[in-house]
Amino acid sequence: MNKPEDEFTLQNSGDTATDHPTAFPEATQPDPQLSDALANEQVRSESRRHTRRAFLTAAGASAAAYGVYRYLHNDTNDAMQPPPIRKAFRFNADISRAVFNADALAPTYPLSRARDLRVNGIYGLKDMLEPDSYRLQVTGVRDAQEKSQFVPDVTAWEYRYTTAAARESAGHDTKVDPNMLTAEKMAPASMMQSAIRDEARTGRPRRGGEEAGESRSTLHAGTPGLLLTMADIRALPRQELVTEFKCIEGWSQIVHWAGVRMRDFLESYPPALIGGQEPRFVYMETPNGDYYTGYDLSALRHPQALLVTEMMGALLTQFHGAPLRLHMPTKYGYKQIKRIGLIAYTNVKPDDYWTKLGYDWFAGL
Ligand SMILES: Nc1nc2c(c(=O)[nH]1)N[C@H]1C(S)=C(S)[C@@H](COP(=O)(O)O)O[C@H]1N2
Ligand SMILES: [Mo]
Repeated sequence: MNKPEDEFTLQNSGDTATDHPTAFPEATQPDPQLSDALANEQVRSESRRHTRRAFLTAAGASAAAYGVYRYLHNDTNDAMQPPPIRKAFRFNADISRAVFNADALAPTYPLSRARDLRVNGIYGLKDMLEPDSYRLQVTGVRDAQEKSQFVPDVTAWEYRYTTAAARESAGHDTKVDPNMLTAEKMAPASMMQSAIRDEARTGRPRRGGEEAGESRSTLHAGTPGLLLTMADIRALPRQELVTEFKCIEGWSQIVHWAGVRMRDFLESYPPALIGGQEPRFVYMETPNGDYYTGYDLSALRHPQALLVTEMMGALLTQFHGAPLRLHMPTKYGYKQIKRIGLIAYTNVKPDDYWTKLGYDWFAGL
């Protein structure tokens, strides 16, 4: 018998490392046939719930409009964030949390409808990461010292970057001009100078070099934890999914993903209890700390939250977040962090790149 949360599953072999292609980043292994019939059935069974949801979304929208109206009459200003927008987002998010079941499944689609995803947003990805130098830092893990991947300071891990140009165009990216990607154009000389000074002082490269600045949730040197390899990730059961990816800028695409479920990861590397309880949040960031995101721990247990290793039947490319990114069909694209370097369990609500620039932290669909 299938567990209920497996209903949406296209393929969940439940097997180990051998199911995942291991070469990175060149191999492009086509995936086994997926069952369109199963996916179609899933879409049909979802459609009733979907209709109900559309109605509730309309209700939420008018309530949000009321929130904006109220703001215009009585709120104060706040540095860097456009307050009317932020207020409306927050109001909207409160409603969606109250009305929608956060565990509801997003619709899945037949594989034939999946298309290549455009590239959008390459913060934290501009330098080409050397695949061999990749490790996933994980902190706050229960009984971490007993695991073979334990190290006393995860921040001491050195990622290496090649100077070779990206093999991939920045595509439709609306935020970064691909012509700006050569080293001397990426940052003004003054910024490079201060980066070099920082590095000399702390022994670590400068972090948070993009518009939103450095994350308040980034780790202190000396933080113990695990350093996982991609082989550790691939040892978890393989999962495929065809879902819609939605960017808050107003476009969406149906995409074929493969990887491992976040909830399986959380079972293999569970958070340590804090005061007898699970921490409430999870923080993630790119290896260079330039892009970062925060989540409720419970949101990552959603059965469709995926740690993605492959898109459209091929391993992830640099600008799509190789070797590991997040997909959550229940959240907007800006929560789907590419090139995850750190997963940290925490009880402090984590910093988030786009929240700093005025977007809602919850980002629910
Ligand atoms: N590291 C990193 N992850 C990121 C971003 C980014 O700039 N850097 N942009 C986000 C946004 S806003 C979107 S819409 C998606 C785009 O993913 P794609 O380029 O694979 O389409 O990545 C998200 N994750
Ligand atoms: Mo986005």
